[in-house]
Amino acid sequence: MKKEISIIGVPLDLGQTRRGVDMGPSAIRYAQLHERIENLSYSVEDLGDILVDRTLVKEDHTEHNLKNLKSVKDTCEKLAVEVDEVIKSNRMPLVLGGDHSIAIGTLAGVSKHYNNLGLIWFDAHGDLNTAETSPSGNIHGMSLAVSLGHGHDLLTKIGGYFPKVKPENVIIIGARDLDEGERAIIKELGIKVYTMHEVDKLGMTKVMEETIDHLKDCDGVHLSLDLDGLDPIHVPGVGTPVSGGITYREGHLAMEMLSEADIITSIEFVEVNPILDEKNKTAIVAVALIGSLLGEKLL
Ligand code: 5AB
Ligand code: MN
Ligand code: MN
Ligand code: MN
Repeated sequence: MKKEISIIGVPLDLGQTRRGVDMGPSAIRYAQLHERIENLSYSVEDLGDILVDRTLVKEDHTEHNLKNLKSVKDTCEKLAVEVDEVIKSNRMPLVLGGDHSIAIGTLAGVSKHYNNLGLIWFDAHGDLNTAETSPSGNIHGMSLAVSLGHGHDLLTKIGGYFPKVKPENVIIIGARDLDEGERAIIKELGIKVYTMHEVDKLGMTKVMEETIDHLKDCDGVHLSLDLDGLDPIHVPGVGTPVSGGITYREGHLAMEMLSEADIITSIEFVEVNPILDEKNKTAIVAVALIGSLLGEKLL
């Protein structure tokens, strides 16, 4: 893993409708992210937050079933430029959300640097909707579809190229809430999904062994971790909690195995909502997971 890390905060909450997730980057910083990473002897720089222009929010629902399209697109464009610059300067981006729509921007900045990017999507959800299939119109439920090249042109073409990732290089882990249209696209594109059923049945060790093996020919792997992939008992501060998720220890084991395999080249943690949280518990879990991912060990 690269020993130089650049933190980028993205205080965007317009990819969904529960306010508060824009405070995620602050909450994660407050949980001592910087210190934690520095103690693992990384060199850390914090680039601060991407500016989110909220003056556009009024023009909001103009596009059919794509809430705040313009604001989400603008923020993702800015994020893509910043992520691109971080990678160009030979550092590893660590992006803090914000809601999961920001993955559109992160991947637009990351993917151009790789010929065969792998993507681990750790989530209770598939985020594989389009405006045609989405029950909510919330773009945070569409970001994986967009990155695969499915969705509104304004989103799929951010960065000037698409798709950002090939379906055979995507692995979803922790799924337990999929919409009808998402099931269809999973089948159509043949996306590998470890639902909670597989996590229970195989155990996290096997799930991660298979994941790491599946991505062995990739020249980079992006980890996009939606905190709601974990069970809400451990992470109450998420906007779309679903029971029956990954346990605290399973989450850590997954991160530890990724650390040992040394395959992750960019990182994003999203959907921490301090307004819904209890004493910053969710941000604290996020920082602990990042610690494991970056090689923290007890002995
Ligand atoms: B998240 C739902 N599938 O599209 C939709 O938290 C939920 O980034 C999306 O995974 C959840 O609105 C998006 C019902
Ligand atoms: Mn998500
Ligand atoms: Mn989710
Ligand atoms: Mn959510």
